[in-house]
Amino acid sequence: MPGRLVRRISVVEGDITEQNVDAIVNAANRTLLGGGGVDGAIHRAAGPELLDECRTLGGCDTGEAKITRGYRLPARFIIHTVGPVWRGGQHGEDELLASCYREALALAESHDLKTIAFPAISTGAYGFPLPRATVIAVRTVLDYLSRSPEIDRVVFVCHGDRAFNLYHDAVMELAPEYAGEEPPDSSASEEPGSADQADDLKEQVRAQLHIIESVHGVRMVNREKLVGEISRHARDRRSVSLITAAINTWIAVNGITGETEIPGDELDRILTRIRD
Ligand code: AR6
Repeated sequence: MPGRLVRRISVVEGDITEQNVDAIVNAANRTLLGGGGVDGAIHRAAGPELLDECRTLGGCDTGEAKITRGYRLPARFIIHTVGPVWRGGQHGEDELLASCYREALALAESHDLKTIAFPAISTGAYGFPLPRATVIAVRTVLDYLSRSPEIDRVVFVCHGDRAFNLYHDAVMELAPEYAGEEPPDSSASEEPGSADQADDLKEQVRAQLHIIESVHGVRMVNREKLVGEISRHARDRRSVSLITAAINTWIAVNGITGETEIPGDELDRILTRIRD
């Protein structure tokens, strides 16, 4: 369903301990007895009862996950997972990292939890390169959500600008694959101006605008009007991408959040630039 999936994902900059969700995920170590980074922040914010419960769990293997209560956190539960230590990328690190996300989501689902916030697992003390980890995180979560309707929302909590931009770009790039946005089969009929092609472009515009709304926390009050205008002017899927990328840049540069209306003169400027 175009656009639906991406509305279940948010990218925010902030502190994982402050997230108001059913469960936050802890980037823990195999002992589950606390540490620095996210782990330290979670134990400090949750209070000493968390350590008491963790002592009963018998540790956790890399790539797996265990659940505890959230104690003094706004989140009701904490899902502790152990990411891989980066050893150059040839030691199964990618698959183990993907497993952390899958196992955490499966555990949330089995406890009927609907909203879950993730930090960038393994990218701090464990040294996993952030750009590579981001793509794995986003792809694994999109994969999971596309197969399971049970989780309502996943929040990626980014520590700093760089992480935010990487997550934002990864969602923009990968989500269309899960929204029926693959390039159409070249053997399929693609006559310019055919009704099928027009519908297809409209769907692409709608999906791209949803992605922009989701990653920036924006609601475009004139979205359907924009869908109409953009798909009337765009010649093909490439021009849709260029136009929506320009809208995305305009929103990012102007720091827009919440309800917004893309001004008509701004849209005209973008459409003229793409046409020329
Ligand atoms: N909220 C969100 N993200 C954060 C926060 C926060 N409060 N603090 C740091 N980050 P790390 P790891 C980011 O080291 O690499 C612990 O000692 C940070 O910028 O917490 O999986 C455990 O006990 C980084 O991008 O986790 C383990 O021994 C990301 O969170 C070991 O570290 C993860 O950094 C686990 O290492």
